Amino acid sequence: MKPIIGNTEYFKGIGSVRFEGKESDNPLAYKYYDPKRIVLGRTMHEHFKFAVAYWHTFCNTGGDPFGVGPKNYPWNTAADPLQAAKDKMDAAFEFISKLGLEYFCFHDYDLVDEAETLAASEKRLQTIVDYGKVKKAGTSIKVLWGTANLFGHPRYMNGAATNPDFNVVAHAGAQVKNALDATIALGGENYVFWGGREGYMSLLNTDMKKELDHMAQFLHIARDYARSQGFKGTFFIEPKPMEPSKHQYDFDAATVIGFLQKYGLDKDFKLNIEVNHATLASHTFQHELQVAVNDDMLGSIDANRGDYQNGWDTDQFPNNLYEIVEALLVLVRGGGLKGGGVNFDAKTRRNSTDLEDIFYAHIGAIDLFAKGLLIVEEIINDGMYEELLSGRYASFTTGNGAKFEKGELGLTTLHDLAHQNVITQLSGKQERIENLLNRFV
Ligand code: XLS
Ligand code: NI
Ligand code: NI
Repeated sequence: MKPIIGNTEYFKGIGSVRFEGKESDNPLAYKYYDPKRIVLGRTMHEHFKFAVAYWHTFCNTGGDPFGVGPKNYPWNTAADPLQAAKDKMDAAFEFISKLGLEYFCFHDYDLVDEAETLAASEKRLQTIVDYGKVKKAGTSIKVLWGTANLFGHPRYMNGAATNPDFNVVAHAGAQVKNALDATIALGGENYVFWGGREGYMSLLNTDMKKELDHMAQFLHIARDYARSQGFKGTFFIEPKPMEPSKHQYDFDAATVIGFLQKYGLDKDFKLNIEVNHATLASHTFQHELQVAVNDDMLGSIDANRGDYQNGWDTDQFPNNLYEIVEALLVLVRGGGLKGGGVNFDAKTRRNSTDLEDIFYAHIGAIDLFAKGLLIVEEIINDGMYEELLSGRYASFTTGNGAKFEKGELGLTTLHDLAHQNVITQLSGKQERIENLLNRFV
């Protein structure tokens, strides 16, 4: 793919990032990600559908509660918000195409700053979406998913769909309608709901049941609207237990699946699992993936990592090979992502201020996934992992175990069999399996 360069070239001196193999010492080349390489029956490109997160990469200037952002990106300088939005989109297309990627993800007000009134915001959004449609035409750049920012503006301080004030719920509805329209117009393949403020700061002032009913109602009408506009993609809920709310309703994968099933939303919705959200919920990433896989609900991934010492959502780029291998083992054995891809919901550190730093961050993370996948391929082809895992359940493949699985044995039969059976101790073999993984990592 040739780089897509607008009126200004933002990343001068950086050309197309290509696969050069692990012997290459070029920091701006892929060492493992070879998009056309076939791994376990599909190309690396098909396995992952890597996406760049608009907000972290093009909007975030590195501000934190202790200081303003030190990143002075050249596309963020125009005083006119629409010009700034166009510059940002030019930079985004250049960046994505130079990385050889195809996808990005966005919030409505990542594309262009929110205006003073809803009417003015709508107009701005439509203008930049039209600009995006023209830019996209004839390229392979696509939208993996769109979403609405229902957490940044002060109006959402008590929640969006779960706000106790109907007027705020309606405003959230307007924003979701516009964000859906934008996603559809840009050919978006999926749509995400992340409920940052759908939760509470104190249960004392919260009618939890009412709020959950409202959230479900909101998702129903959003789905109905999108379908009425011809949207064929999947809706994703992105679980997170807390931050910014003390407690978020979409706490973790199990909670969200229960919610979707209870409210009859499980046919249209799947999950977008984020690494750092899993760890905030005191789970591993692979645990959350497996919970989603169990119900055929694994739609997409927000790839990043937390910090082992700090508790919060640090959204760092992923770089831990051992962890990614464990996660990809779950993902690959579970049949892959249903509709979605791998969105880098990650930001460079505040003091990584060079333009090329966002290239290094993405290249490293993409190579990590590629290398992890190659290792998983070896583990799967070796066969011993599968053998050890299924071997633990061998007693269910024939005889009474198989009958139990089929529902043919009652409790009295278990009782009678227990009197005849002798239990032999079966080791969990954890260390053996860990060593096996390490053989390949
Ligand atoms: C925040 C979330 C957010 C969603 C999109 O923690 O990860 O970035 O992915 O709203
Ligand atoms: Ni997050
Ligand atoms: Ni996310």
